[in-house]
Amino acid sequence: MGVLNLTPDSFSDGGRYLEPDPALARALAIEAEGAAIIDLGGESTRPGAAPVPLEEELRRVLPLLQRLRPRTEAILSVDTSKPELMRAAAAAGVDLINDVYALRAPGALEAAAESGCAVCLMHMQGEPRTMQHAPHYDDVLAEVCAFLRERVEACRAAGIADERIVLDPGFGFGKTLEHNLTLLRHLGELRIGGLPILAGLSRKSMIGTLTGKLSEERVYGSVAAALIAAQNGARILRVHDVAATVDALKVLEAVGGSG
Ligand code: YH5
Repeated sequence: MGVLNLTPDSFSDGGRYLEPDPALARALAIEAEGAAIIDLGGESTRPGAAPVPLEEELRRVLPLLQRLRPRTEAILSVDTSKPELMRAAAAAGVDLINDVYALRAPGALEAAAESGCAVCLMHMQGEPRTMQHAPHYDDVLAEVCAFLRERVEACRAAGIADERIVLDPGFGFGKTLEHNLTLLRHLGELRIGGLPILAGLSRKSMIGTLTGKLSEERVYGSVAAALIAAQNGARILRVHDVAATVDALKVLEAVGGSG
């Protein structure tokens, strides 16, 4: 899954894809580099970020989605928590709703269910504005697992079949470096009913902390983290550096280590 940020304040590529033509070109480049999924995001969810008004998020995502849909066979994903955008994106042909709030916003579960789209349910402790202030868990693995189980049950009750569900531990979302490392180490144990796991580690603070590098310079660390996630059972990797990650995965696959 290649990331396309349509926000002015994204940590790694903020403001680069606000104009329609560069955004479309980048989306097609993500596909050409070997991504199966393109994730379009109009709301910044990095630590400390403020919420984006609905109109603004619609304006950032929908026009691109409408131009992109007829030009690609890639799976298109929309990174949103807002039911209105879920509905509009589904009407524009999006395939996957990637929600860092795991469909907890009022109306989101119903909108996702009715869309017919697949959904990615992500764990987050707290909310983006404050989530990194003092993350705490007694047992991070058990608590993330329990949360995801509860959200899977909510999806099933709303009529979303297991075939449509992807799970995500939410690296960096209300987690210290140690919490993230524990989750990465034990990623395979998060399996709930055999549902596929998505891992998003690309360029995040944990990579910065481990390597001492700024966001743009976190490619090697991110590729290493993606490879470990794949080895530990992740089926989808959310990354900024698609070409580099695809090469690394080819090597892993040849050795037979990608599960
Ligand atoms: C994710 O893990 N993450 S947006 C901070 C950074 C760099 C990157 C400090 N959406 C995920 O990518 N969706 C985001 O540097 C996501 N899983 C899913 N499913 C945050 C992000 C980032 C934040």
